[in-house]
Amino acid sequence: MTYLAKPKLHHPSLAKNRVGYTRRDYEGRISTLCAGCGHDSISAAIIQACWELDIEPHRVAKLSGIGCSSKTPDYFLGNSHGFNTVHGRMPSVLTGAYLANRELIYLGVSGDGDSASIGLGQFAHVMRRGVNMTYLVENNGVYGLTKGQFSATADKGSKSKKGQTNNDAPIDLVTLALVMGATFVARGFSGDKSQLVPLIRAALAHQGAAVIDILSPCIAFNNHGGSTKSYDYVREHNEAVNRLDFFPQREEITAEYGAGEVTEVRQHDGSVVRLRKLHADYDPGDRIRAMSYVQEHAARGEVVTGLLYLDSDACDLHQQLDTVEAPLNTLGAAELCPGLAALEKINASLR
Ligand SMILES: Cc1ncc(C[n+]2csc(CCOP(=O)(O)OP(=O)(O)O)c2C)c(N)n1
Ligand code: SF4
Ligand SMILES: [Mg+2]
Repeated sequence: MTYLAKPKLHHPSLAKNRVGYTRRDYEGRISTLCAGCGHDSISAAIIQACWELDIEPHRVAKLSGIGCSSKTPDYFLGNSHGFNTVHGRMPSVLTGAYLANRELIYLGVSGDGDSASIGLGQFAHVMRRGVNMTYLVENNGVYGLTKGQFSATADKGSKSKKGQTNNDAPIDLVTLALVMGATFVARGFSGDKSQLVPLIRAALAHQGAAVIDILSPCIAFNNHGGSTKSYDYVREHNEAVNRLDFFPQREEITAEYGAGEVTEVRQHDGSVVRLRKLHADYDPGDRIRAMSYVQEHAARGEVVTGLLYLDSDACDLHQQLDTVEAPLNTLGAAELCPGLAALEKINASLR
């Protein structure tokens, strides 16, 4: 009955956040995905994170490519700006939108096929440019929408539902994002909301390229024995390096931890990420170490999750280009046309 509109009624007892919205104000249309798809859990985590962060829905621009994962922006933040682009081309459209208007909060949603197969070049470039965005990859190792072909993130030796073996080496998007210069790199699991929601909150507050590779099982085509992207496999091989709490600038930091080492990282906007280390040797401030750590554990068949790298001094694309602060659509003729004298000066400098 997914063609039925969701009832707009809000129960009067629903809690409101600081900007006056209930959690339901962050929902979208009824999902048409298979019941049990990991992607729906990620949509629920996005809704929770945006509600907790007191984000006004109209300040968010959500962009995606093509795939079951890329359909999901229809199922959350129904009052935000949305752009469903071409397969694998979301990053360039997001970059253009961000250059035109830096006042919006950019949320890119993609799949492993969308980002690691057809969109690999776009994924790499958007990471190295420092576009201020949260980029979520809903990674199930298959092309769910086109009925389960292996994607470029499928592990070598993993088996399809029909028993075929994947012989190609996998692309690890976390490692690629680290190599390309992303300043917030994490991995999550759709089945672990308590880890995922704070990761999304911290990524949204990060002032630079933030990416979360989220393992998100496809129950229709990749949830069997022999798959390394199934619920059972990820639950059994999940190695969380840290658990994090996220505090926006205005929030008082009160939580205390008993055992375990705790690291606090203050981000550019004043927000604080508090990491409770589960692996004492893990340092989220060391890009090179993060790469080797992820690879060492992958070789042992372990899927490392948590906040893997954070550069709290990230510099975003607008800073690098020294562009005008105001959104381009608010500029008038005077700002857009500096006059003949300025043009003469530019031409003279090029002679
Ligand atoms: C240019 C182009 N090539 C191929 C397709 C066919 N196609 C649609 S979705 C898709 C793969 C989607 O896989 P993924 O991004 O992993 O999303 P999922 O459905 O698994 O969430 C493909 C190959 C297309 N729509 N456009
Ligand atoms: S086919 Fe797979 S990815 Fe697509 S909705 Fe169904 S479970 Fe989710
Ligand atoms: Mg996929």
